[in-house]
Amino acid sequence: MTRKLAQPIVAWLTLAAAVTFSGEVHANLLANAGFETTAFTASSNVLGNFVGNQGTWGILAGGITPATAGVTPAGGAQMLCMVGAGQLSTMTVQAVDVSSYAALIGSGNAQLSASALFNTNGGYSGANGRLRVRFFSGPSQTSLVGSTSIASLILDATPATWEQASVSATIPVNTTWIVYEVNYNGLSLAGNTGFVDEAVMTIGAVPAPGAIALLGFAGLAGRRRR
Ligand SMILES: [Ca+2]
Ligand SMILES: [Ca+2]
Repeated sequence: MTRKLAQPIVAWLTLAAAVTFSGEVHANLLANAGFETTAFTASSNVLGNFVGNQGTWGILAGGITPATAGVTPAGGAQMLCMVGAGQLSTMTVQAVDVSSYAALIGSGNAQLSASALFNTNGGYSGANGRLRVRFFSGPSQTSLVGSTSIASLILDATPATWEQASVSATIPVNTTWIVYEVNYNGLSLAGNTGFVDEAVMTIGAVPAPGAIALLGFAGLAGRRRR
């Protein structure tokens, strides 16, 4: 009888440890993440010079605006707006130096989490909003490494709802720069406006192998008792 009780307790303790771990709060690495400051540059400037434009949003076509077209910022008083302008992909990018995470990234245990909220003006559905994260081993586009992480949304016709896209990925070991990008398929906007707010990008440790091993051990121990 005592053995039957012990097993759920081990499982519960393991679960509690995992929850505590994932509850860690990591700093948002993006500057002006809520688009509350109206200064920005061209996307080509950011992509052509990570170092000189780090921490600044680079917008291909659009700007930063207060409430408009029936859309209220998800947070604060301002939000990003993008228009198609004949582009297949109308993007906004930010380059982030992650060399301060070199030890964690080099260990192969760095986990990237990114998200953003998307919305369009009313009466139009079908806007294709996307979140894309790319990894680089140096401060230029030619040093792309690993796989690109992409999340894609087809937005509703309601300006009252913000819809979230999110990605997570293990960061390639030689990464020193990350380019965070929100974009819309320009054609999918069909002359409408795509909005984004509350951009987030964080780096944390992937759940420790010890915790996973413990979970596996608890399961194995349970099986052996039967
Ligand atoms: Ca905002
Ligand atoms: Ca919406």
